[in-house]
Amino acid sequence: MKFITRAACAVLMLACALPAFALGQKPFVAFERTDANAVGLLHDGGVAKLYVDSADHTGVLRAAADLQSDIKRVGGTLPELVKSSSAAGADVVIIGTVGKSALIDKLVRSGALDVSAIKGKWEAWQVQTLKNPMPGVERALVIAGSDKRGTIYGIYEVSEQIGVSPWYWWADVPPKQRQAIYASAPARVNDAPAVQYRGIFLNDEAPALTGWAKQQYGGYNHKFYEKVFELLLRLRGNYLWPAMWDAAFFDDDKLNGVRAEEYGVVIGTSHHEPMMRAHKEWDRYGKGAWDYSKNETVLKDFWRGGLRASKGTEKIVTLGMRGDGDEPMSEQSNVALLERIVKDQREIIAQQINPDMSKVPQVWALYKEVQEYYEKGMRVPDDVLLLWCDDNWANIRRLPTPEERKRSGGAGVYYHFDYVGGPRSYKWLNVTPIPKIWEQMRLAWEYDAKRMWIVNVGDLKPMEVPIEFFLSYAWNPSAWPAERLPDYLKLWAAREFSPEYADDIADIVAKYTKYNGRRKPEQLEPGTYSQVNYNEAARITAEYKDLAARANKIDAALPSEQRDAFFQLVQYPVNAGAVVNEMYTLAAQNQLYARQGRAFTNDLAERVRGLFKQDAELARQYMEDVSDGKWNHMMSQTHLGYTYWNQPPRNVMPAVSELQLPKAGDLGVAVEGSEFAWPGQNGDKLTLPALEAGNKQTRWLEVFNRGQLAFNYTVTASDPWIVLSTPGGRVVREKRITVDVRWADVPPGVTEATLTVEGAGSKTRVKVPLRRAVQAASGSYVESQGVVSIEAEHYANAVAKEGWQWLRIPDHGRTLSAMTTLPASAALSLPGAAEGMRLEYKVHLLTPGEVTLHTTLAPTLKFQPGEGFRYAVSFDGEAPQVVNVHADASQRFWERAVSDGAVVFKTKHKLAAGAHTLKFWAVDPALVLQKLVIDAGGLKPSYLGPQESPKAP
Ligand code: REL
Repeated sequence: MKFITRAACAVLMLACALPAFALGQKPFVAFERTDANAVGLLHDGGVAKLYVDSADHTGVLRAAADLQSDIKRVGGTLPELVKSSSAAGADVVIIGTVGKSALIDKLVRSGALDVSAIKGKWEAWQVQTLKNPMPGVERALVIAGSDKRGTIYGIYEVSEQIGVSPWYWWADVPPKQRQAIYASAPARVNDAPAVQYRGIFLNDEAPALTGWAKQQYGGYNHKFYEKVFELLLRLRGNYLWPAMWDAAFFDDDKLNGVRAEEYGVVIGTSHHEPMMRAHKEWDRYGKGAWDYSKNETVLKDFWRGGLRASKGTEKIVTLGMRGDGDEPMSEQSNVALLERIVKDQREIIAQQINPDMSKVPQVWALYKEVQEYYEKGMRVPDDVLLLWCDDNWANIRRLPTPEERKRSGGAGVYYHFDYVGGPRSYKWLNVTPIPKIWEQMRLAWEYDAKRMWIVNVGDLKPMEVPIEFFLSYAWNPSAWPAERLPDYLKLWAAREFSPEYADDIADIVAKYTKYNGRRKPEQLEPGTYSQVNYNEAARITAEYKDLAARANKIDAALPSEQRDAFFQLVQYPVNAGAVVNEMYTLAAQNQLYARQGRAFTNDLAERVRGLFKQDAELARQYMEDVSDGKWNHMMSQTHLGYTYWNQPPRNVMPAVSELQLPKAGDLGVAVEGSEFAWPGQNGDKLTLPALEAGNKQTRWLEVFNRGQLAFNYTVTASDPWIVLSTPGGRVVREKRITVDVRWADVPPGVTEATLTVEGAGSKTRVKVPLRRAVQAASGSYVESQGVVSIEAEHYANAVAKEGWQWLRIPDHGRTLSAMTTLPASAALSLPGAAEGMRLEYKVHLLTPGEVTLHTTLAPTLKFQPGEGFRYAVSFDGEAPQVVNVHADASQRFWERAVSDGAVVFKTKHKLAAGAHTLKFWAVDPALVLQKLVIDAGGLKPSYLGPQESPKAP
């Protein structure tokens, strides 16, 4: 074994035991001395001085002051920030930009510091410990940047590693308190972003963010934006589209642009606000029509004003034009007119900023109908960045073709975590799971749309988690391959709270987002999940409630100073989501019970009312109790009772029914999987779903009261081998009785048993069908209740072509996970060839005849020109059936796809009973398979489909 010193060993152990504080970065900070050369930032009562050259960028000087405060936040002592071109001391921190800081340049010249890894790069940083780097300095932690933001990111890397979360202010994450802070030696870490512009769009920002900003700062002024800029930079972002519903960044406060420049944030205006002019400014100053064909002179003047007002602020100028207020232009407007508009806008830019257009970053957003203009032939000069967009529902509509990738202006993606528009606005909670963001943005990366990634984040809160992931992923997509995704939230949770609860918190956050992602809360309705089939509504409600209970338990165990942050980041969204899901489920149950005449109907109505109040109470806590009311207004977004795409003016409780009940107890009986009950329509035909040998599932029936007074009941089985959980007892409201069978005792040939239910002077019968054991090949999924349901990742065999692979995306989609192909950027082959890419699933069918295969895919859009993306399916040696997932281009199809968060395609196949191999063939790349369900005649309506079928041992 190679000899390692005790100190090196300690560093290694530390590196292994501690989470990487900066998500995905190599840790270089320790909280005890690890070696003699470690730089003591805080130790033995002393604190290292921070040195920065006063000639460095204002943004660097400002961020250095943040580090100064961050050290105090963690260690209680404010270090001195010395603005000088020389440094001295036993332990010092030297901060600066290559070519701009005499301090850094001196170190480079003397050979003490090698910056070749970052020099000349965009936004690169390097953090390094040095011994005796210059006369009078024994040990130094050097933070060097290749440019202004590079240095700033290096500074914030140190802040994060010493224990200050980027969210210390925006989510009140308390800095971890430390007695000592060391930068381990020899440490040398450097990094640079993969995506050049990484930003957020504050949008749809009323009532929540606007109400809050007004109360806190008096509006969207520089005080507000300073907080946003700092957060963005701490998250390694660099680009912002400011709030615009009732705000105009450069017009509202002249200091907004000044501060952006000082902080180092690049400003743009949103996709439909050309030439640095906010939409609101046209309301304020525009004269005449927002129509270039009629009002060219005024519009040009208006745009000149935009460039004048933003002078001195680093910016990316939006080109083009849409109709007034984010509407499509009129019918008459055409490609030629738009091309002329862009040409004229560029002339203004050339006159006012730089005649060399390649020096002025410009963006043309291909949003909604603008993309159609592009497809019809509209073009802008090559140096303009083409910003491709998603469908507002986190599915990218288009990515550059190989030809388009040659453009000098490059490409980017505009993405959404929040949207106002059809089929229904979603602007309340975080509904975009990390695996979904990953799957789509990885495509952007692979297809070279990486000059700009910008995401609509609504009110900013409560999108903390997806915002950070989006920006982390934009910084370095290769740091986060699919298999590392589960680690991301664990690292995040360890940083925000503690490693002790990290696994649990990560799981809670992943799951609540997944639950919100499969149906956005705004789209939930009492009937979304099936009340009777596959135990769906009850199961989903129970799962969500269980998450909330876990979150509440962690909350009780957390140190009190972490609880405000925990409420904002975890507890509120989980509880609010659980409450809303349960409310809709119980409202549907209330309706069903009313039809069945159950006395419990009235209790359910009461519970729905309680949950409706609880929803309001949770929002109140967020706004009034947490962090002493700091987040007032922030949870004022309505989210219950949508009737069309736009938000309801007030939250509306779902309708509930109440029954007038007779005094006397009155027997009713219901069975699993049926909406009918006895007495009542079809109530005399009560039959349980079959009990299946080899499938551990039990069945249930419910004995319920249709009156007020309790009564006694008995359930008697026709045969002694039927096992009942509670064959007799007293019913106040209802009793669920599980039904099982002792298979060993069932005589041959018997296929049914009967239960007799008696109570309150009445009596009825329930049939119990039995299905005998099935001899199926080991590992095959066996038909149950007339279906075979399989999760995509449970294939028996994956066949990949040379140079390709099948990739599991953990936790992607509505149920377990998903499978896709890598790489995503080249055409595969048609199926049939022996080497065709496919996944094979072993199934065992009991019902011969025609089956319908339901294939669930992610709603991937046709992001490349052509006829549409295809997959194929076949059983055994059957000729594969090719399905074009984009064949239906209707609005209706898309609305359903984004509402369901998935698309289900059906194919028909004729099969004999027995063993089969189901093959899913990849034909075109980038499709994402989630689930396969074979309907052999038993499929019942539900939202997510049946749970996975039993697998033969
Ligand atoms: O989400 C979007 O990109 C658009 O709907 C918004 O940008 C839009 O401008 C809206 O806020 C209205 O002004």
